[in-house]
Amino acid sequence: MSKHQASHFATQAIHAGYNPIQHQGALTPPIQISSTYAFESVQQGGAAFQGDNDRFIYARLGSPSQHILERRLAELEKAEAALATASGIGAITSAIWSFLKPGDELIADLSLYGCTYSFLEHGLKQFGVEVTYLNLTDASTLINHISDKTKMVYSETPTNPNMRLVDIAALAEITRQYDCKLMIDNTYCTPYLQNPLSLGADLVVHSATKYLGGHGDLIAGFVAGTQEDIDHIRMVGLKDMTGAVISGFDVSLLLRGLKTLHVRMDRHCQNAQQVAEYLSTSDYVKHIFYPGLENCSQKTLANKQMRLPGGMIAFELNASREQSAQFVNALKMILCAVSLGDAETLVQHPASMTHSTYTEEELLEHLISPTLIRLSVGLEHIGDILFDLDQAFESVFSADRELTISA
Ligand code: 7XF
Repeated sequence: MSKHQASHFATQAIHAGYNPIQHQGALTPPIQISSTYAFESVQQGGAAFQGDNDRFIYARLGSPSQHILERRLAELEKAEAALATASGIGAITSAIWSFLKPGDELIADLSLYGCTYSFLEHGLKQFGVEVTYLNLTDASTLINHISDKTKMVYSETPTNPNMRLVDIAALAEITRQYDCKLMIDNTYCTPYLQNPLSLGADLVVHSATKYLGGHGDLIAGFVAGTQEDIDHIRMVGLKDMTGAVISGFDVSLLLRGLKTLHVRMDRHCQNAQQVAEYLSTSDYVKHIFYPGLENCSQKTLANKQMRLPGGMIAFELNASREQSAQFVNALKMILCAVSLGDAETLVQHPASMTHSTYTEEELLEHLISPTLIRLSVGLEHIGDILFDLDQAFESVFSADRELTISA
């Protein structure tokens, strides 16, 4: 560990796990592209394979710069250890494959990122793992269902795309009575806003593609937990099953992104709060899902487990599915794109895009309204974001009003 033992998030995001003085003064760790690592002898190589020394062996198991990144991520997530991966899905699948076997049950919340759902539904189930979806926003549903065969409970909070929150501490209190791991996808919050492990979760996963990278120029993920669990995921789920190894270049981009995470998140949250308040005054908006709003039904829970309400907003218009899509198309500065957590404000229509693999029935079952719009509020000037939303409402709904009048 470096001489910087500071405990503040901002300082850790910049310093944890690395002291330039021990690396010839280089402020930035190198981009490591070596696929293999040389030994002085067979004996030394053999000892490394037995885990008897700290040497690197082969890049599928890690590299020196990746190790720095993992130390930093572990510090930020208040974990013993972390494992960086090639994508968020790489982290999720490596972790799940490591702990579940045929006959086990995984319980997931009703609302999940589309490809996580596809993995559970079209991947994991095919290999004999039972998958059950429950409304985990009410922890009592878990009490009523969990049994000895439940080996994992999985949830995002807030959920993608509809911003539901689960009470991490309440779920942990239940799973801890069983031989069952609670795994939380903390992508929407980042470790700056929420630390699931401190609330009792066993594992936390992230898509680092989002706020952690922060600039829309990398795909990566990570999982954090106890040293024992992370070693197991590295040596089983990652090494032998998914092979979802992060590239040296992405390690470097991610270390760079992390240095400004706290500054960017403060501004994302500040802008999102203003956008949510603006939307709540609009006649065209039916529901807004943002935990920073006073009338949000989950505000108390948000205050309990999140430091700030985040940069993501979901809302439904007083309109048809077609008009919701028209509204997205009418935005000019705000870009129609999936992904989130970038400097650019991004908007998307989940039923047509991130969750388009769901049938109409599945959308209903998983509480994703076909008219829902998802906004990842960026770092542009707030006046320009609000202006764009305003002109899009005008262009869709004033045309509609004229149509109604002339009809
Ligand atoms: O493998 P990825 O780095 O893309 O991360 C997968 C993932 C995991 N958890 C959450 C909560 C996510 O949102 C994602 C990726 N979501 C993007 C989105 O919702 O726009 C992916 C674009 S299809």
